Amino acid sequence: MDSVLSPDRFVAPTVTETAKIVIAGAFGAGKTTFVGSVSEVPPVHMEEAITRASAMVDDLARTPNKATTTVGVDFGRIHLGDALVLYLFGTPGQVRFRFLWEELITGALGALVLVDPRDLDSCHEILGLLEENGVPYTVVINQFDGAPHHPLEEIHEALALEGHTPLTVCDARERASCMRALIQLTEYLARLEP
Ligand SMILES: Nc1nc2c(ncn2[C@@H]2O[C@H](COP(=O)(O)OP(=O)(O)O)[C@@H](O)[C@H]2O)c(=O)[nH]1
Ligand SMILES: [Mg+2]
Repeated sequence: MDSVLSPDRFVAPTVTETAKIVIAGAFGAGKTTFVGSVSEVPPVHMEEAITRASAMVDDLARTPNKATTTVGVDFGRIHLGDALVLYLFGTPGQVRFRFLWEELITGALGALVLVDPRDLDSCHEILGLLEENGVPYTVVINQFDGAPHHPLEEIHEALALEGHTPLTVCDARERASCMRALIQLTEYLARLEP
């Protein structure tokens, strides 16, 4: 275990830009896993054991092993190159935490929306929220084991994404694939900058 004071916990002196990035997605889409895979600091999870009450409300059918649910945010940090640091904020998936959601997207440069390919429709509300608030986003299919492989063009159409909105696939458990998705998002955001 490295110490909390080890140098890699600090932002490099070469960093000139920081950006707040939101990791969004429905309940169980893989947000907590994604932030845990890429963060270079131990990710902060605000989780609470799922109570009987919330287990009746949340859809646990597809993730029966999921014993906790994020009620607050997941927080992580990642250097991209020498000059840029991303601060990652994973949003709560459930609509009943919408007040937290709106707080979280304030000041965000952009959002990465994780989508479970077994439930494409679950992200519509989130895409709508981001659009209402003018937060640019990319969409990333979290390819769960055994989930259907839809062609990306079909998903792009099914989600009614704008032509320029990037869409890609990741495995939220694999750092390299999550990094590729984050790089795609930052490149997209850089192209949008005036
Ligand atoms: N097979 C597989 N399981 C995943 C993947 N991403 C997340 N999971 C599992 O799916 C469940 C939900 O993931 P979690 O990150 O908690 O979702 P969140 O609600 O969006 O934060 C957890 O049990 C994860 O271990 C993935 O890419 N592949
Ligand atoms: Mg979570």
